[in-house]
Amino acid sequence: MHIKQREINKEVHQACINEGYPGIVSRIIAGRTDEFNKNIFNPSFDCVEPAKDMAGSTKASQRIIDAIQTNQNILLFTDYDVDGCASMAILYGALHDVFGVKKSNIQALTGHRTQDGYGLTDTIAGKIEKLHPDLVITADAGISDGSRIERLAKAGIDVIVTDHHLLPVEGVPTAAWAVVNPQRQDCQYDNNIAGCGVAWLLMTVVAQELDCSMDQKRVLHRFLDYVALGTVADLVSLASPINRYFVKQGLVFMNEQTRECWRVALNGQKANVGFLGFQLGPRINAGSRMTGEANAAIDFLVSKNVDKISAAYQQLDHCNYNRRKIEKRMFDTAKQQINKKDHIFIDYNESYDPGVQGIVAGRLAETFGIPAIMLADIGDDLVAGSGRSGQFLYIRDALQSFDDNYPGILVSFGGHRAAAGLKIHKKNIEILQKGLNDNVNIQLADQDTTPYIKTDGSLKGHLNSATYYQIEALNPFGIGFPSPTFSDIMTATNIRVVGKNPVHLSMKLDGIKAIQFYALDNPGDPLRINSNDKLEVVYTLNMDEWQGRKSLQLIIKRISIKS
Ligand SMILES: [Mn+2]
Repeated sequence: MHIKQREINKEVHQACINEGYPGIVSRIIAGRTDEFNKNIFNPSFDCVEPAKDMAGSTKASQRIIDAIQTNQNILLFTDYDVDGCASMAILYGALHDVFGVKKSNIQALTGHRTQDGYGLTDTIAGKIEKLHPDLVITADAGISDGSRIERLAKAGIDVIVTDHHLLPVEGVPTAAWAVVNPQRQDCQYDNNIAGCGVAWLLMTVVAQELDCSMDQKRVLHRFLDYVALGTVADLVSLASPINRYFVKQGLVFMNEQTRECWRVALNGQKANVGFLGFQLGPRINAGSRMTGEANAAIDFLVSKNVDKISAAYQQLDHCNYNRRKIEKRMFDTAKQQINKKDHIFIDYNESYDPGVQGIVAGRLAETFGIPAIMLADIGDDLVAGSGRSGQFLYIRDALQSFDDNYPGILVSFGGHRAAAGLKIHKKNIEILQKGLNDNVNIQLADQDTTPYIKTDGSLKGHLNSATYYQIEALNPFGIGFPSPTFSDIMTATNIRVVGKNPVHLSMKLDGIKAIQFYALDNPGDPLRINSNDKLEVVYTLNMDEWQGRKSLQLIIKRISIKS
């Protein structure tokens, strides 16, 4: 494992220094963005560009207002993942709680994760035709579903698409009444926003055009808790000032617990980015991963009945428990098959579950440092694959060149640099394994593919509480704006094994308290480091509180003897 220092944008660095920010803060910012923007430091509502600047939003809001004022039936269609469920909560809440649309005039529809698949598919279009609303509003989906939208339009159903996914080659769906998507070529709006953020922004345009009261606008503003959840879970960039504001403000609302669902989920904890990304997000996703349906997730988010919310949360928690078990079993089965000489790992097993294949592919890529695609049966002799790239491969490009070389083998595929999905017939798995491996070998041939870890460099001379608080003030950290890590050569003393399950290492590094969680695989394993060793350490800063006294602590991410 190499340690690389994050590259610094010199202009951003200088701009930060000129503004009077400390050196460490300037270095952290300049390692995360190529554009100086004061709003990164303290994101406020002022940094949210006016939502009506999003192309299509005025046309969309006029149609929604028409539907509201003439009691039309509105169907909300969203994706089944966290971003989609958060979008549903926002659209439903805005229409009912803020704009006063009767519940009987709103229908909520999400697809079945495996039976319908992603997007406004043919089966979904069929369901919508049967329900025959006057207006459909999509969120986090729809941009690639032009032909189904045309079908609905022909049946007399108007469709407003709101989405944040990349446009298909043929462009926006022309049969849609309006398309709100910051990825539109003619849209100047920040295109880092998640689907739920786009939906929320559109609702603010509606509120503006309806001349809503301050109270109504306040209720709408409080839906930023849902936006924060979807934004973090959808892994969009927190280097975007708008996303930073959404997440920061949404977490404040969540911690005020005015919505019952947060009280249930938090159960005494404090909401932060980690809670959304690693605890709540996976639970909300687990519902549809395990049952196909997003109902429990949406009940949990939208309901105002405490019993219903608790029951839904318990169901999600149970699904998440099962998801973890299945994931572990798949991971353990798959890792036996890995051949480290291969540049990509493609594995199929009849026992694999299409609901968790993406997560397992991600864990394999991370653990073994090679791209992985996990294939699972989805019926009709079809197999679905979910792939993750690791640090070096552009996985969608790899699938594209496979498709060029072996036309017709992939039934469908899509994705981006880091993650991709595909469908093939079961009989073609071997062709995929052989062909894709050859392609990837070519793509990666001249590259150094030794895994590396990126840090913000040395903190020598700045290892004190003041530095910790300067860094803390830069929250939220997450995707695109990673939590700062540092690397230094340090000397260890007072090394001790600690914990109820004694696998953690406590020590002092250059005299400062430090801890490495799960340093040992099993209690009693021999230590790999000794007192007074010169060590290369990758670490983050933490403030430890013990009996009311606070002291700086280093959390060790990686430690090795300096050779
Ligand atoms: Mn999304």
